[in-house]
Parts: sequence; C-alpha cells; structure tokens
Amino acid sequence: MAAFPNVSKIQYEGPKSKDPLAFKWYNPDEIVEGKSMKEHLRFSVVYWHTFRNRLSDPFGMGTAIRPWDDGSESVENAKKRVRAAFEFMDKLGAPFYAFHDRDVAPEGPTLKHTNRNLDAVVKVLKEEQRRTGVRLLWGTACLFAHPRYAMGAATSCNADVFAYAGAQVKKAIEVTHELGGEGYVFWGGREGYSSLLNTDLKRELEHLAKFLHMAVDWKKQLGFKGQFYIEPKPKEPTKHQYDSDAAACLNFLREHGLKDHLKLNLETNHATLAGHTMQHELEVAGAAGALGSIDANTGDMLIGWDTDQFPTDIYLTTQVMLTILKYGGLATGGVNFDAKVRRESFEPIDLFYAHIGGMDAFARGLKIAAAIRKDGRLDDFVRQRYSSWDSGIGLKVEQGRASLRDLETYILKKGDADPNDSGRQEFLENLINEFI
Ligand code: XLS
Ligand code: NI
Ligand code: NI
Repeated sequence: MAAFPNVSKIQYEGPKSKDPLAFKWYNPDEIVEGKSMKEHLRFSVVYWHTFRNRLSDPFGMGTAIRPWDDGSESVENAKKRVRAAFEFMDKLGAPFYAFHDRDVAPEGPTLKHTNRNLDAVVKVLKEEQRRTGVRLLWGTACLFAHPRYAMGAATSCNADVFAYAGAQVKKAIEVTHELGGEGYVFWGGREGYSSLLNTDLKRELEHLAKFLHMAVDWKKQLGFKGQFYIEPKPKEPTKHQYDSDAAACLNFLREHGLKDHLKLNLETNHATLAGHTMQHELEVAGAAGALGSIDANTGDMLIGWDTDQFPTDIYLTTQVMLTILKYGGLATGGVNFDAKVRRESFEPIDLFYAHIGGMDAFARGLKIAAAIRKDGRLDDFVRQRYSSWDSGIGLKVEQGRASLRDLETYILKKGDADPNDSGRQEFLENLINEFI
C-alpha cells in the first residue's frame, strides 16, 4: 500500500506554475556555473524529523497523521517506515537522506539486541536505496535520547556510558559504510553541561577528543572513505554545548590534532542560536578549508530555540549559496533539510509542501548567487577595497617581509596613512536587491 497514494513524482514546471506539488525553481538538470542544480545542491531528507517526529511539543502530544506508521517500536513497523520514507524521497526527487541509528531501528534490551534490530532494518534500507537510487548523505548515532546519556556520551562523568557510546558509534559507522554513506556526522547531543558546579570541563573535553580519535582510527581500520563532520550548536539540550560554533569547533579540532579528519556540518538555526548568521559560520569554515555540509533550516527570531523550520527566505538562501559557491561547492556534503513541519501542519502532504518549498528556495538562492557572481560588481568592489594589499607596503606585509620598524619607516616618511574609502554598505545592499 502506498504511503502517499495521491502524489506522483514531483516535476519542474517553472515559475509560472500554480501547482503546489511542482517545482517552480528547482530544475535538477539545469546547468548553473557548469554544474547541474542537482549536483550543486545535493538535497537530503532527514529521517528523524520527517519520519519519526510526531510533532509534539512540551505542552502537547503529537499531532502528526502518518497512516503507514502504527506508532509501535517494533522492527516490523520500522521496516514499513523505511518503505514509506523511500516512496517519499523517490517521489520528491531528493537524491540523499540522513539518519541516526535509533531513528531507523528500535532499541532492544541490550546492545546486542539493538544491533540485531539495526541490521534487520539496514537490510531494507539497502534494498530501497538500490530500488530508488536514493543515497545516504550521512549517518550518525543518537547519543542523546536515552536516559543513559543524560550527562552526555563522550563527555559523560560515567566511563561506562563513554564505553557504551563508543560501541554505538562503532556500529553506526559500520552501518553507514555498509550503506555507502558519503559521510558521518558527530553532533554533540548532550556534550556540554548544565552546571559548572558538578562539571570537570577540562577532563570532559579531553575525553571528547579521545572519543573522536578512536572514531578516526576505526574509520581507517574499516576502510570507510566517507567524510567525518562535526556539527556546532551553542545550546539545547545543554545550557552550554562544547561544540558551540564553527570557530570553537575549529579550535577544538586543531588543539587535539583532529583538523585533518573532520569538516564542519553547519546548521542555520544553530548559527543564529550562537548569535551568528549562517553566512558568518560558512565563511569561518570556508576560510579554514573545513566547509563540509549544511543542515538547511531556519529559526524564528521570536522563539529562542532550535525551531528547525524549513528555509523559505530567498535572501538567506542567496547568502548561503554565495559563500558555498565562493568556496567551490559542497563536495561530499549536501543541503540536508534538518527541518520539521509545524505542529499545525500535521498531514502527510505537508511533508511534500515543506520540502518542495525548501528546494525551490535553495534553487532560487543558487541562481541569484550565480547571477551576482556573473555580474561581478560585488566581487570587484571587495577586490578594489583591499587593493592596497596588492602592492607596496601591503604586499610586503602579506608576504611576511615587513617588520614593525619597516612600518615605522614607511609611515614616518609618508606622514599619515592614505584616507579610507567609503564601505558603501547601502549601495551594496541595493545591488543585491537588484538580483532578488
Ligand atoms: C540537533 C541537530 C541534530 C543533528 C544530527 O539540533 O541538528 O539533528 O543534525 O544529530
Ligand atoms: Ni542538524
Ligand atoms: Ni538542530
């Protein structure tokens, strides 16, 4: 029985279409900057929000209507969910998906049972991947939902919990490898603290580094070639998450000799929770050669949590795509919709509307960003703004050939610095709006 009997394959119909089940902008085979939209954007559907989220909130029970799901934690039900998920992704035309181990298969009484459950469901995932051609963008382990992880996993005060988490991650990497995953994500679910009164921060951070090194070693032994990512987030569920933003993650990776092994998976709503824009986070990662993948969503400025809404703001997607194009695109990563429909949008069809909207918003952002780049005025302006570094004293500094004494000699001779030029922010904002 089909899960979405009234939906057929979503087609591109162009901007004039009034069909809510058609793409207006996402035209998979259309070439932008020498690559198809499909290759640029590498859209991915998340299993947890799309197929496991019942749309409850702290004040009310789930509202989601999901006829294919009997609500039980049985392996049989998990398998039925897989069929529904792949029907959805296939009809949507999303080339990738992402999951946590515990999204796809239920936990059993012991790790051995749990692994057996996972293997049974992975078999079906494999079958469905083969049937539809949908691939795994990345896998991950859920190290935050079970009560054993209340104090964190790799940063737990309890060494047994650390061991359990390690065993779980070992298996999750194996399963990701088996499914041909292009990557594996470490999001520090509860790696952080609620109170420093009971927390040995230094020790916890060292444990986290040990944990990641073990994962890197296991990856090598296994021959898994996928990319590892770390996903920053400043708070929620803990008051202070260790991987708080791109800069903090990069510093941690460098300090512990992990920089070559992990890139960043950046999420829009996490960026804003950290007091940054998504573009800032992307630029920080890009500048460090660590721009890996994105969790595409958006927050609500009036709600202070990770609301994980679908991205629909063209201005935002334009900024994101400008930076992604600037740094050469997403190689192994993708535009992964770590987003959920609102509690009020409880029908199965809403899952389609949400994803189609997000895909169209990113396709538009891509086209606008490419047009801005082709136009060249923005790039020219920035290049011109820094032109004093292209020759003379600027070039000497950049080449590491100048000392403070040289700077003194230079300015004493000159008398004063050349005047600044206007930053022209408003002019540039108007320029961007020409393209939107
Ligand atoms: C939660 C995170 C999570 C990761 C995967 O806020 O975004 O969904 O992406 O564990
Ligand atoms: Ni995420
Ligand atoms: Ni999130």
